[in-house]
Formats: sequence, C-alpha cells, structure tokens
Amino acid sequence: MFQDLFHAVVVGNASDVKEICRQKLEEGVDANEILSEALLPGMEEVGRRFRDGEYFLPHVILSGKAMEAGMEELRPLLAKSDTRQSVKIALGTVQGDLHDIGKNLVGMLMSGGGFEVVDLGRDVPPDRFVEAVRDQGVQIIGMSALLTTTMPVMGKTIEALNEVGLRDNVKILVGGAPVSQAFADEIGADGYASDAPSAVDLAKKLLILQ
Ligand code: B1M
Repeated sequence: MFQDLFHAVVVGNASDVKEICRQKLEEGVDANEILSEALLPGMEEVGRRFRDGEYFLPHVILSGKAMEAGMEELRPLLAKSDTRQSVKIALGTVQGDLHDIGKNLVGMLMSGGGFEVVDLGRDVPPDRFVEAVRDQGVQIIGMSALLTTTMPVMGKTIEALNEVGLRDNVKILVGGAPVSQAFADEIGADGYASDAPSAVDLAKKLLILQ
C-alpha cells in the first residue's frame, strides 16, 4: 500500500512524497499510519544505505528534505490525533563550534527514527542545553563537536547539568570527528556514536536501558 511513498523517500523525491501524502490523506488514510508505514521505514532504509556505504551525504540530505515535505502534510493531523508519544532529543553543536553538517545529519535520521528533534543549532553554550532539559522536557541530549578545542565544552555541559541536579533526568550522547568512546567515558556521557545511523541506534538503546 505504501511502496510508492517508501520509494519516493528513499530516492529523495520531495514533490512525489508531498503529493502521495496528500492523496493518501484525501483517501482517508490515517496520518500516523502514513508516518509509521512509509516515511519512517523510508528514512530507516536511507540510514542503512548510508551506513553500508551505498549512500553518501547528498543522498541523505535529499531524503531528509523529502521526509520533511511529507511531514508538512502530516504534522497538523498528527498533532490532532496525538497518538504518537515521541521522545524529545535536543541536538546541538557545542559552544565555540560552527560545524553543523554532521549534527544536522544526525537530526534528520533521528526524526526518521521517530524522535522529536529540538535543534538548538550550533555554538550552543552549556546553559542552553540545561534549559532544554529543564523547560522543554527533553529526555536525550546529543552534543556534536568537530574541533579538539571545543570538545571540553561537552564535559562542561555535563558539569552544568550536575550542578543544577538535572544530570540524572537525561541521557547524554556525544559525537563528532575528534570525539571517541574513551573521551565519552572520561566526561561521563552515556554514549558515543561514530556516525548518524549509530547515533539513532544508540539513542533507542539508551532509552530501553533507562
Ligand atoms: Co572546519 N575544521 N574549521 N569548517 N571543517 C575541520 C573539522 C578540520 C578537521 C579541518 C582540518 O584541519 N583538516 C579542522 C579541525 C581540526 C581539529 O580541531 N582537530 C577544522 C578547522 C581547524 C576549522 C577552523 C578553525 C578553520 C579556521 O577558521 N582556521 C574553523 C572553525 C570555525 C568554528 O567552528 N568556530 C572551521 C570552519 C569550517 C567551515 C565553517 C568553513 C565549515 C563548516 C560548515 C558547516 O558545518 N556548516 C568547515 C568544514 C566543512 C570542515 C570539514 C572540511 C568537514 C566537516 C564536515 O561537515 N564533515 C572538516 C574536515 C573534515 O572532516 N574532513 C573541518 C561531514 C560531516 C557529515 O561529518 O561532522 O564528522 P561529521 O559528522 C559525522 C560524525 O562525526 C558523526 O556523524 C556524522 C556522520 O554520520 N557525528 C555525530 C557528528 N556529530 C555527531 C553527534 C552525535 C553522534 C554522531 O551524537 C549527538
């Protein structure tokens, strides 16, 4: 039933995705079903192809845009039916760091994986992450750093959460080219992922372990 829509997401055809979503809604198909049976599996397939080296960055960006085009049609109806309880993840590139391509990629696949992404952008200070946990009901924080000089901000963010007693309310995931599992352990993060698809898998795993 959703083969055409699944395919349009996988190949990154935004206009087809938008059009097919509109048609399905007109036929009375439930928005949640369209999301869970076509858009999310489509983005999962994109994640798999990226992980296996069949897809490269431009493919993922195109599919992310296609998914977003579909979401524009579905979002008002999803909000109304409110049957989908999503987990919120706040993503940001840490303070002093302007590299956001990897972070955006993680965001696209997290949305594809069913998470509600709160994109804090780049150059994000520790206090802004704390605010997201305190005021926006975020359950996972994902921090990205591409510079060796900005990696320590990840540790400072964890300290800031500790200081206000919120550290145990949230899972912390870190990544970015210079970051490693050893560094994640050193600063007390809950997990490290080397690429965007593994970040999605890890976020899911961290929630199960909660
Ligand atoms: Co910059 N830069 N840059 N740069 N830049 C690097 C990172 C660098 C390695 C280049 C080099 O010297 N060979 C070097 C860092 C050296 C170091 O610290 N070890 C560097 C430098 C030095 C700088 C400046 C200081 C240069 C200068 O001005 N003198 C400056 C710093 C600015 C600042 O941030 N304050 C600077 C500026 C820039 C641009 C603005 C021009 C641009 C960024 C544009 C943007 O992001 N909007 C830029 C770029 C593009 C790069 C390179 C070429 C590419 C980075 C990238 O986007 N890769 C980079 C060299 C390189 O890596 N080849 C370089 C693609 C992206 C998909 O990969 O971000 O690694 P990546 O994300 C991966 C994984 O790391 C992981 O998933 C993604 C893949 O699936 N991942 C996560 C990332 N975040 C994650 C979070 C997770 C989990 C996984 O959980 C939350």
